[in-house]
Amino acid sequence: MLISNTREWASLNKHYNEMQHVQMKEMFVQEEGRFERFSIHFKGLLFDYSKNIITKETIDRLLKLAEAADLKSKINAMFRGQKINTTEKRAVLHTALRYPVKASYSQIFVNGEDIYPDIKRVLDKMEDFVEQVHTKKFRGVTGKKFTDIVNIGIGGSDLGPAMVTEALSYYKVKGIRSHFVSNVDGTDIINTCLHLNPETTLFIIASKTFTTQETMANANAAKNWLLSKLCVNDSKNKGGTTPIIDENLPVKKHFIALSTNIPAVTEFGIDPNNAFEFWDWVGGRYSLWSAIGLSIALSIGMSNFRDLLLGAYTMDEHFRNEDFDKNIPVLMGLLGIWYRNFFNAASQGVIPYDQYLRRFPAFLQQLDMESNGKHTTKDGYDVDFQTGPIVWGEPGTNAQHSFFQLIHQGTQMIPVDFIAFKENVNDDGTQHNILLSNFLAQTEALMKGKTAKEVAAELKAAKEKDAAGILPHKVFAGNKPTNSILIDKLTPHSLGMLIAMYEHKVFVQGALWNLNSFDQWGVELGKQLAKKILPELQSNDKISTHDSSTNGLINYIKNL
Ligand code: G6Q
Repeated sequence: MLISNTREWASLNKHYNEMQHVQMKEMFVQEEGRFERFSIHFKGLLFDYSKNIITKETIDRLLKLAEAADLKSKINAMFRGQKINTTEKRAVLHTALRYPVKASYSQIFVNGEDIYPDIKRVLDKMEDFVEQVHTKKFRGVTGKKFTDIVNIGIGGSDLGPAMVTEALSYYKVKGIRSHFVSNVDGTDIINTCLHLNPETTLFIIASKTFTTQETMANANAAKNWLLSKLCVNDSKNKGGTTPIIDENLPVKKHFIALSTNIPAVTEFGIDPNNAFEFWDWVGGRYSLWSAIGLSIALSIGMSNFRDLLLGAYTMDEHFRNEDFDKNIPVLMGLLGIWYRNFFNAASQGVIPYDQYLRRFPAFLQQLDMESNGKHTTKDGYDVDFQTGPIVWGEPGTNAQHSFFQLIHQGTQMIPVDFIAFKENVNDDGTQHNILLSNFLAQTEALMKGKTAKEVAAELKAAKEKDAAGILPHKVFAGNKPTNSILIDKLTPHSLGMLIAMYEHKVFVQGALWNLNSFDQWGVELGKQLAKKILPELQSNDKISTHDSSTNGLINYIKNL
């Protein structure tokens, strides 16, 4: 049965009719303690959801919907390692990757095998490798220490590590620069290599399958660049300090692989000792916690990487054990459903008031839209309700000077998450207070708006001659919902908590809509189609196998 056919859904529909015109600002006036009622403080993270169009009854009805969807057993099924990714017949166990070494250890079995010894083995191998690079024991083929790490990967093998490496760059170890190459557009790898010294550059090929077209093309380009610079038998050799004769050596010394496909890694020429393994129960967009996080660990050190895992584990435990009415990811997910399905809000904004989180919205786009951008339930039925929203955002305050206009005065409702840190790692407070005052002012303004009466008074005070003409343009309807997520300080631990919080929010929504949030057939289609067109582009023949538009475009590129 579709969730939309339940009594609980109908009851929310009815409740929506009562709530749709209720003004938040009036509720704030009438309800003492609204902030205390609708906010949760958990281990240095404050989740304030009081600026939403909700009453206690709204939350009660949403919690009943969660019960109707059997959310509790779905959460347990994920943590226990049941094969909840039904179309790929896989368990979903990124949470096992952040299980702390010292915690009382409960076994998780996948296909009859306890997975924890393998997780620990790879983590220890990562630790050992990071240590060797940082202490300069692991060096390039000409004996020089590594100064630049280039992660080559795309999608889940890029967005997570790239976002976290930038977000935690305050904690980075000295002497190591990180780069991320993802786009198959040659400009990406060429521009990156332009400023690198081949003798001191380490390439990390991050690919779960080790077959992804973009990643393999970039990996081969990197290999060719390295060989052309370091090997004497190549005409383009610019000569390193010690030219290398054996072509296999630079790849063995300068290439690392993160993958589930070790045979393909070996075939590429990478030393199996330099391959870091993960498993099919780690989804791409959930993989930064696995060996895919090696570029993060190299940038910030293994102890910080373990803190990141621990932060995520802290949120996992909250999500798994806390009652739903005090459970942050559960409430976030339910609020999202309230707006998506009952207010018909098509998109969700995310505005981090922190420059280090510049790439966080892009990361969330994949996490949310690839997980819940689906129209079929797990049982194969078409849904008759909306699923995942469009997720978008940019850092504040920059976003305020561009698209905030539409959020304030446009014609559609856009719920927005505002994220900020109480303490700024760089700033003594001077600019941080300006930043935080903007963070606070925006959610207040979005909630309150500005009435015609208030505008009229303002115009009068300013002695505006055309008050009547200007007045309607300065009115703000207000009543725009926001969540405020205020974290003590940006640390590996708090970032781990924040990311896991959103992962679980996405899980909650997928569980209620009864989707498989862990497959991505839409991505697979693109991978197949491009492979068919590539040989057609390379041939000299006029192409007529597609629709006239696609044929026309291919032939135009080929000047035929
Ligand atoms: C993520 C998706 C997708 C994937 C990339 C890269 O959940 O599966 O974004 O991460 O297509 O795949 P590989 O890691 O196999 O190269």
